[in-house]
Amino acid sequence: MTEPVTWTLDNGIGRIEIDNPPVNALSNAVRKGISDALKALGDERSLTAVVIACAGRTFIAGADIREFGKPRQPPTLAELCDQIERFPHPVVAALHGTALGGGFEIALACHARVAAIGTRIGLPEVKLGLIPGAGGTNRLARIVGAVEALQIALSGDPIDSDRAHALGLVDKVTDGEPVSQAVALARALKQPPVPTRSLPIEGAESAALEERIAKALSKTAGQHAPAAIVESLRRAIALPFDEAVAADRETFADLSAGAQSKALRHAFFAERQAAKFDSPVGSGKRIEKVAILGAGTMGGGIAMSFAAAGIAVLLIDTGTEALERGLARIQSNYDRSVSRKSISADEAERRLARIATATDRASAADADLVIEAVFEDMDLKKQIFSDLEAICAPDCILASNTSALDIDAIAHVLKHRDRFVGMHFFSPANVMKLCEIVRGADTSAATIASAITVARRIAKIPVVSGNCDGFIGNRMVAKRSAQVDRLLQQGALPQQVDAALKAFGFPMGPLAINDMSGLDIGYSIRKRRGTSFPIADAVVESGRLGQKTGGGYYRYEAGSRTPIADPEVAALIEQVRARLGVVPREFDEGQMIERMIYPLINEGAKILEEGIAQRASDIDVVWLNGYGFPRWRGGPMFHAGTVGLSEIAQKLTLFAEETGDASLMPSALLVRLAGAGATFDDWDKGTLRDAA
Ligand code: 3H9
Repeated sequence: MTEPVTWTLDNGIGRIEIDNPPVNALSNAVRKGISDALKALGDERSLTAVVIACAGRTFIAGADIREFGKPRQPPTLAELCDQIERFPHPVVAALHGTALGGGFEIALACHARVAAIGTRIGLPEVKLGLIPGAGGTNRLARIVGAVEALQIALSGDPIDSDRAHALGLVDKVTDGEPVSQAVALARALKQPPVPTRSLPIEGAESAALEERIAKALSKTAGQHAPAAIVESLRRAIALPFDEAVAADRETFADLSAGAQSKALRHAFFAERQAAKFDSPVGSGKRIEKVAILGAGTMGGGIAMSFAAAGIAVLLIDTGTEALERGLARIQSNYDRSVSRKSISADEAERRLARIATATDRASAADADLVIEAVFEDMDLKKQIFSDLEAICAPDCILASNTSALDIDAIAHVLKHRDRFVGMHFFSPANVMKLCEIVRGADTSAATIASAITVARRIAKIPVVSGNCDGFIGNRMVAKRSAQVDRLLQQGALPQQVDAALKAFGFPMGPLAINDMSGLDIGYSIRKRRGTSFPIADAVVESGRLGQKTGGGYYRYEAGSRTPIADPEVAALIEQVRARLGVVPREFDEGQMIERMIYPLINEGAKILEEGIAQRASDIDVVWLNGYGFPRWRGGPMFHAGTVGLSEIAQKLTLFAEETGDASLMPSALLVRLAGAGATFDDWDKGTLRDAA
């Protein structure tokens, strides 16, 4: 095996190169390699300075997440950073790609930094439930000040090379490769170099800092890492450097052994795993030309996602009026982004220019991919796809964005069904990351692979789902909705139900969400299917359709989206309870959470059992990216493992007995895993499946 770290000495400049694909993560071997290289170079009499650089696509992207929880070999990253900072000659980092987490901490310990244009730099530890564990926050605050350091460490989002330069984090940005510039800078630096730890922290006592801290903590209640980052910064300000970093290391160890970080690491790997489709075909057909049918909110949002990724799209609708409305909506979305400074006015213009329009389906003739996003009408969709089959090239991929219809029934009109697939985007499609790739009975592996690849190209997180009612996400939501209605029937109020799920970590409660999307949609689906949710039905039948009518489960003041508890709704609920002969009871928050979350875990188990989802972790990805499940709980299936499957199975049996609803009985898979003392993660690893 080749060494992941090598060094050379040329004309007084030592060059340390890390080559540890795919992302040059700081494994035990890499840390030791850098440390040994520094020691060896330090013994060279001709040495005047050192450059640390990486081979491949990126500078060090952080600690090796796969090694967390495994024994660590010396040196620790904090020791290595000290060794760099105390090195008697200047050490310069040559950055390209990404310098993240521990990689950025190494760069901060260097005496100067050169970055290739486009390099992204940051401390994403918070996204893994961690704090920078090797003095990152401390050194960062000494370069950019306390307020900016807090912002960078708490958001976890990378900043680009230009911003890093403006903040004084990188000394030079270069549009070529960064190593030669780093060598030039290394030669010019003073000897002995000034260590970052000796710089003062600006803004340490400022009111702006306290304001930022209060704001950030109020938004991240229940999460351990953000609070720990704030504490780390306070220690950086109050304590001697070594003491503060030693405390950071302890906090890092505690957090990485904790449930929240494990859940977040699970989410990180689950998202990458979800894009892997078990098939011998490669990444599928290269998609260059895309047409979208339907310029409504969904079609427009999908078009914006392609435009953002630099891919031109043709937006097709039947009339110029519909297209104008669609374009106006897109334009106003861009205007909002520009006013929020999330994109520049030039960028908005470039994106808009990538969206062309047409009024006839025949314009889709040379497309490689057509995505249909018209309203949910089976006959209309069938008509569209049979037209498209005649219009488009035989290898054009035909996708439907349906969320509610049977994709095999749509495919039925096609002669070549292998190229037909569901691509279920979530609203607003320009923002939401999830895309369920729905595999019909005849969809080919190559078509699935192409859909996954194109979804990734437009920065979506694809998850493959089998074809069933509601696919993965909405099928599970339906189970939760039934229990929400039952809780209301049995004694809870809308604001209590919503507060329980918000306390669990969802950004919004399910009833406030329903008010936002409109209650008539679910109502008409229930009517079509002949099912009933007594409270939900009564709310709609009283004329309350949600925010659009000024009231649903809540009331809304004119022009406001803030839900306000409404005694009229409480009275309406009372009437339904009386009609059903229910004597209301009280539920505490924990009971409500269990009643809403366990049935959806149970449905997830059935989805796995039926092979609708490839992995339990895929189900988690759906819930994390499409439904607001708190990321720090890892998703419903991971959360089930934290609670214990036998506890969940027992509670579900109890709920089924109490309510007389046999559909709440634990699924066969849940019972089997619970009996084996296993988790869904064990199922994903395949060991239990093989034994079945
Ligand atoms: C840290 O640094 C703690 C320190 O403060 C203190 C320590 C004491 N480790 O995302 P991609 C794998 S915490 C191990 O598809 P991209 C990834 O799983 C760390 N593996 O590529 C995938 O594997 P596979 C702070 C990692 O180009 C492959 O690399 N750092 C790591 O879309 C390609 O990844 C972070 O949180 C890792 N650190 O994006 C950065 N990173 O092919 C996390 C990636 O088997 N990483 N892999 O599926 C990222 O954000 C993105 O991977 C990156 C590249 C932007 C770098």
